[in-house]
Amino acid sequence: MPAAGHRTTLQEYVTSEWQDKGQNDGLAAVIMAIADGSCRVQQQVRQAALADVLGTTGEINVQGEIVERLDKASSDIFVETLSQSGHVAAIGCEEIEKPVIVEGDVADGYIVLMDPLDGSSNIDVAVSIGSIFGIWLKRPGETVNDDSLLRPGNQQVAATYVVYGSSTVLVLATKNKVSGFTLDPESGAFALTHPNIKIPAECAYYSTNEGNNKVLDKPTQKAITLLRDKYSQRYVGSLVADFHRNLLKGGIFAYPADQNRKDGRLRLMYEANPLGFVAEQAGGAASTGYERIMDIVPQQLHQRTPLILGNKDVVEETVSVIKAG
Ligand code: AHM
Ligand code: MG
Repeated sequence: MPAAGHRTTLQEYVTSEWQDKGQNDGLAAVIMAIADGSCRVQQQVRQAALADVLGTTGEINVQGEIVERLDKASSDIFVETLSQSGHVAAIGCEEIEKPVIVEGDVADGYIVLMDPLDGSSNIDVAVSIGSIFGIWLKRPGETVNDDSLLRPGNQQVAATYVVYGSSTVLVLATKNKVSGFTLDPESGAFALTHPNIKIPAECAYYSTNEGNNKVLDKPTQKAITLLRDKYSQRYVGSLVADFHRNLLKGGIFAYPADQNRKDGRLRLMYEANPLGFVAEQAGGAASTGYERIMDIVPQQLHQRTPLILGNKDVVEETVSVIKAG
């Protein structure tokens, strides 16, 4: 029996949730691989300039964006921990053009799609950033190939993200259950601090890049004006941090399509699907403005999508204003 005052660790949580019941050994290993990787990433994030890890690599990634050195380091770390977990069949990564197919494919292999370091523009300025993961179970008997990664969000078995903020917090979502864990820097373990997270019914905040207002279409401008009239604005510019605040405090995040970004800015497979899954399991919603994010059948690994994410009622109201035209 755990000592009084003992907080359940992430390892104990996944063991009691799944392994003790003889279920999902593989998923527990995948989650712990993400936790181990995020401990290494957060060390680099916290050391920042001291460890000479800031600045760019000089490369442009498949998204056409400048690669920060910490983007590359995080991608390498998670590819390593996930590949070595023994339960990951393939990895899709925002920073890597083609899927990483893991050798020694196992029967209960998982497919992980990740944004290894979200909030690139905030890396060098000590503002919260994070890592995002969507997790699918490969189909029975399937030999994975590049197309195996093109699965809709509604088939995710779990999603998780880590925020490297004033503390390091890992949020894990499985069907109808979202739990948050805080990294204890002394022990190096994640401890359960936010059991059974539900988005508060009341919406406190809206998060959007107001600088894009002039390039929105009229219905979307109208929807954003309604949000502005009702709620306080909070926008960090790291989706994972903006979403985490809105999940705990109640809020809506919107990065709609606009004249310059006809398909939106954010990535379906690495950002919208995992955070949409977390939102739905916590009682929230995720939409493009026209359809549920989870129902999109992906055509390309790196495809972009408009994203409206957060409190269910407010997402639905926003979508209805956009759809009304
Ligand atoms: P990244 O994955 O390369 O960091 O880009 C995604 C980020 C999101 O975290 C954030 O919501 C958005 O880009 C901010 O974009 P903008 O600077 O246009 O507001
Ligand atoms: Mg990102």
